[in-house]
Amino acid sequence: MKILIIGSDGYIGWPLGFHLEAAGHDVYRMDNLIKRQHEKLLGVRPLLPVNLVDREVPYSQASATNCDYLLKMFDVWEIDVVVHLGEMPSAPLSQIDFSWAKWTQENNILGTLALIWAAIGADKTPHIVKLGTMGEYGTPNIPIEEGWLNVCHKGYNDRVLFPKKPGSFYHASKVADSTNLEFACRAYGLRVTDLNQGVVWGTSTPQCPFDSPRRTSFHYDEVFGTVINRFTAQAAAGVPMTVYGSGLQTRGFIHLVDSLRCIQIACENPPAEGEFRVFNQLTELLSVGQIAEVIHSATGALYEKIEDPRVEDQRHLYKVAYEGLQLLGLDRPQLFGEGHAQNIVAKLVQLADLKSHHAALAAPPKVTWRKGK
Ligand code: USQ
Repeated sequence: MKILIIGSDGYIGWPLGFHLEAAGHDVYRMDNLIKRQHEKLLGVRPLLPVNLVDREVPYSQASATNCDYLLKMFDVWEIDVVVHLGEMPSAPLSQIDFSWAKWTQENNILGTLALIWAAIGADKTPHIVKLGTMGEYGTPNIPIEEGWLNVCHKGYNDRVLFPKKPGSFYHASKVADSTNLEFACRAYGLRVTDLNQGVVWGTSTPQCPFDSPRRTSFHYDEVFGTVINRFTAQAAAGVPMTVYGSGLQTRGFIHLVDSLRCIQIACENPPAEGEFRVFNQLTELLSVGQIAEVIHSATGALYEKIEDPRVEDQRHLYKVAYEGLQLLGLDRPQLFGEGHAQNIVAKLVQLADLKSHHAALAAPPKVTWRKGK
């Protein structure tokens, strides 16, 4: 298939291109490199230097919000599937102030809207594979279904999108994306797969090993570093892992390689015309405290509970359905709870100049969700 990756410069998008090529697909890449500018603005950098897109693969530097350009390239390249990763990925970034919240929502919601209209106008309508997030649902104290909720009243039946309770302006932007995409499927017959992904972790994929210059961008900072990556980097540097609040907050997790496999499965098994298909893309449930305990037991690294800078439920039900991708072939996922901590921490110690990152790793979080702080 001819697959366009929007957001090909990111933590997932970069290795995804090589993963899909290894699976025999023709890959086209697009990225406006905005995240690199944001890294400079915020004064954060990946643990090891990355050179990503400018090195070896051609890519287009268009913005995902440029609908006319997208439409033109869908037709020129005869795109079968477009994987949309070109969104601002950070909850904390969206909570800094009005301008970051505005930028997040404009970029994400308008980018997806541009994609929708480009798909509507294309000669061959591409299947849209969109990276959503488990954070769209939040942590409601009811079991979370896989995207949809069946409802009935006095003999009338229907199916509505599962209720959403996002935990940041970033997560809320993805709720808006899902709403717009689902409507576009009903109205214009688009085919969309919305992947509600959990928190991704991991350093390497077979095509992009961490000890090679083709590595992906591994962040540990409070803005772009997801919790397992952040904790393993803190453990490697010998600074206490920062467990926010009670540590009882529970999330869905998935290894980077399994994330790529899920996206491949979605691309290769398109939904029907007019179908808005949702998968909950995760492979295990862990609480933040459990993660810290796993790393502590494996490496002896210490953790401390600090005041939670976020407004999030500290104790909640987290019962999630995530069978869809398994039914399509996702088997034998890599589970963090099954012995990865020691290897990752050892690899980070061996490869990274941890001294130069020590202050950043030890710094308390600065972004807070709370009024007046
Ligand atoms: N956390 C800590 N200590 C830290 C960092 C995080 O306890 O030093 C906690 C947070 O309070 C939260 C949990 O770890 O309860 C997850 O935080 P995270 O920063 O790893 O993940 P999150 O902000 O939710 O966002 C990440 C990705 C985002 C994706 C989302 C999936 O950045 O793109 O949408 O994971 S999910 O969490 O399921 O919404």
